[in-house]
Amino acid sequence: MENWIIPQDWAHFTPQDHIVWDTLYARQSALLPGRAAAAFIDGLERLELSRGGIPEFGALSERLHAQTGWRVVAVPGLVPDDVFFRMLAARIFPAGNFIRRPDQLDYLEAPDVFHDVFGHVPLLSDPVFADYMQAYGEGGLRALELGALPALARLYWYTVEFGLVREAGGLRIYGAGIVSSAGESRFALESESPNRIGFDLERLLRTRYKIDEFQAVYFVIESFEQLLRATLDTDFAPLYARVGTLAELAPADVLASDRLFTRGAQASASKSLAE
Ligand code: HBI
Ligand code: FE
Repeated sequence: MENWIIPQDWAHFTPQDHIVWDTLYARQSALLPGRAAAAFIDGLERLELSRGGIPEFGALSERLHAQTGWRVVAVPGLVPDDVFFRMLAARIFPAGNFIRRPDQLDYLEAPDVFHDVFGHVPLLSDPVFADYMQAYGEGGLRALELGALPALARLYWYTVEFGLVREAGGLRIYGAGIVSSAGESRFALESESPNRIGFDLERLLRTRYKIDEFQAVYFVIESFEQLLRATLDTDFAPLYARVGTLAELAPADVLASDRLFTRGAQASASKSLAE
């Protein structure tokens, strides 16, 4: 996996690139208190991500490594799945080495340094979530052997990218795809349209996801410990086999057995499927 890692060459970022980072950072840090999980806000502070400008990965990795043994490295873009999993299993997080243009503030197709570092890195400083991300990497390598990557990718999608967690004050965001998006930071918690369903691993693995619009469903965990336990305590081979025998679910589907925090406006009533 080393040959996918490139020097960040922090000096290559232009003043405009740093302004884009600062603009996105200011917008999200105004939105997220009260919306993001406490561990995310703590992570921003612990890693001193509020210093301004695109972080230099060497210094950032020193701070992060001291917390949980994780490091951040630069990669040109998406890396092959096996490389990605091997990196996570080694507590190495691959971050895009580019940042979106000023006219792309609200949407971009490939994860840039803001999505990867602002979205993903703060929670890598939380010990339990840091363990979960490494366990996910190890699980990904096993999923590749079992040909079960599409199922496992749903776990990443509905937790690491678009997960919600229940805290004393209510539902909070921890998914990187949400915290790095101004629109979805509001939508995920405040819109009536999506379903919000209690985390259930088998149910989640059956559920397709959408990649280019706000999610139609958000899964809610009680804690990062619950997520870590679900990953460590599950024998995924029989689970994958069982999920393979059950009907796939569309993102807006609702099951009678679902623990519904919110039944979304777009939940198709006729789709209240029995088991
Ligand atoms: N590569 N750099 C990078 N970042 C990702 O988030 C990433 C990836 N490769 C594959 C991937 N994510 C997803 O397919 C995972 O679900 C495996
Ligand atoms: Fe991501």
